[in-house]
Amino acid sequence: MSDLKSKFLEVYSALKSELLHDPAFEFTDVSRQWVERMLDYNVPGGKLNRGLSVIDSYQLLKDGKELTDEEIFLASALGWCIEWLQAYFLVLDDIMDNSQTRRGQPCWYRLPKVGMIAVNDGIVLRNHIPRILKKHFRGKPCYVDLLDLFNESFQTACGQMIDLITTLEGEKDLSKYSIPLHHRIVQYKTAYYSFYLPDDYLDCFGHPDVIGKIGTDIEDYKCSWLVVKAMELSNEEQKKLLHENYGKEDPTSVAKVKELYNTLNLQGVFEEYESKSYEKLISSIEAHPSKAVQAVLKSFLAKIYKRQK
Ligand code: DMA
Ligand code: MG
Ligand code: MG
Ligand code: MG
Repeated sequence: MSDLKSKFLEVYSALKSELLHDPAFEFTDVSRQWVERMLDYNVPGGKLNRGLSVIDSYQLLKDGKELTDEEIFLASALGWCIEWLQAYFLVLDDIMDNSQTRRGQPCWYRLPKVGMIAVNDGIVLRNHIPRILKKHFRGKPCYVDLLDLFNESFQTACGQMIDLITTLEGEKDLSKYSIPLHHRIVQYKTAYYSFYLPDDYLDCFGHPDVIGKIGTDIEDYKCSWLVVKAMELSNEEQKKLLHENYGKEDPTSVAKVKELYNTLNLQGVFEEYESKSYEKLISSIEAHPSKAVQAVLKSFLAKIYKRQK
């Protein structure tokens, strides 16, 4: 493990321990153990792309000047706030999407002793963020801006809402799904807290062992990039197949949809789209006046281009 990542994980333990001794609540052993288990299960097990990129970016913006221990700690704490936000969204997202697995293990709400307690656990995760900010950033000039920034989850919540209610329209008429509609959904549900790029492709073609989750977009009637492209490229007969099989739970229907995606060579269509988007992003990044900002954006792009998980 890289030095930076192990330092980052040490900060997780420090923040967790503070939260488990937050004087605003009188913990009992049982409630403290619940929160600890809930955090360990949901917060640190992902790729940590978002969290680590906060430290990376800070380093790049300081033009390579060595960071002090204090600066590394604070940048890591902020990185963890994003990971906490991500955990909050995912715990609730998996309930809403009726998903089975996440990060290579059963979704939190699928654990027999958890169930719908996961709804409140999501709310607890969300409320940990201002606790972390208050403890470490209160009194600093950036405090209000940080609070504001983490409140930008408003856009993400609206994105999640349209991701879900759009399926009601799709059930009535699949041809309502279009690229502009899909763009609007992913812009709001992912761009504001990370970046814009549909992970719909991985939902269908990613290997569950690698991406750590079993996709549910087809079953859930989601307005995904793949189904929109499939509708665009299908002849009448193929459209009929989609209308009959999209949004059904049973594995034969799902398999028929995936087979059509293959017939239409959607993997190839996606690769083409991905590399075109990459070229476009690189040229707009290179038009930015600051070399340091260019470096931040390029390092972020490198993390997600041609990713397998
Ligand atoms: C999830 O979108 C969005 C947020 C804000 C967590 P999604 O349901 O497509 O994500 P996943 O495919 O990982 O379940
Ligand atoms: Mg989901
Ligand atoms: Mg979802
Ligand atoms: Mg998805």
